[in-house]
Amino acid sequence: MNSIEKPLPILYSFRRCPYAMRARMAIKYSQAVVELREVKLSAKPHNLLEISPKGTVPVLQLEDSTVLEESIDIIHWALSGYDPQDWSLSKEDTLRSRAMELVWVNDHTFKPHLDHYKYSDRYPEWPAIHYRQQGMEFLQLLESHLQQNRHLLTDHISIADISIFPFVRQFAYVDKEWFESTNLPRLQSWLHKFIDSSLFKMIMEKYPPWDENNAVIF
Ligand SMILES: N[C@@H](CCC(=O)N[C@@H](CS)C(=O)NCC(=O)O)C(=O)O
Repeated sequence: MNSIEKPLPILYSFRRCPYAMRARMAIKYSQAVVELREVKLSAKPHNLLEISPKGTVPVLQLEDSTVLEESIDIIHWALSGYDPQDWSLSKEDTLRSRAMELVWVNDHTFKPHLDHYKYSDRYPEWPAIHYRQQGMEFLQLLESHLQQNRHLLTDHISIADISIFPFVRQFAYVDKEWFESTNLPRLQSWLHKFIDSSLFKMIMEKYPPWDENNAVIF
């Protein structure tokens, strides 16, 4: 039990997972307090599999036992509590649906290209640059968004930036030199700003895998 003797939401997470990164960024920004349980994907705790048999992270178990097992749902939950910079674009219906469309393309089109590119040795049908070129289409789309506004949908950070950034970071990190050499100047500085932000640094702190005998991490 925590110091205020009240159960807290529990977040099962994996530090290097881009879905978990975006959920944790939203939680940190919204100042929601949760218990963090770092998970080893090769040894998922029974408690996690019991509440979410599909076995992916992040998963958030709320105080009333509701389970959110999609990172986007966790982000919406966090932003519904406190959203001082309007990341959720609450008053902008059109922008909000465009943000969610972009996140959909990220999750369903760009993410598979990222996996193929990052783990190209597992997909020998094509060389890595083929998969990289496929992913490049999305990066160019993001660049064109950033030509219109300082962030993807508007001049301030929104749910789209936070949801997409961890995936672009992984893509860029496969071959940093190549990424820096591309003609994507706005995307490059957008990415660096997030990587250098204190918010990102805080959520990337390292914790040992959760064990019920260890002290609780908030
Ligand atoms: N749609 C899910 C995807 C989550 C997901 O695929 N997470 C990966 C880690 S990045 C995972 O847990 N994979 C299960 C495994 O590798 O065993 C979400 O948005 O939360």
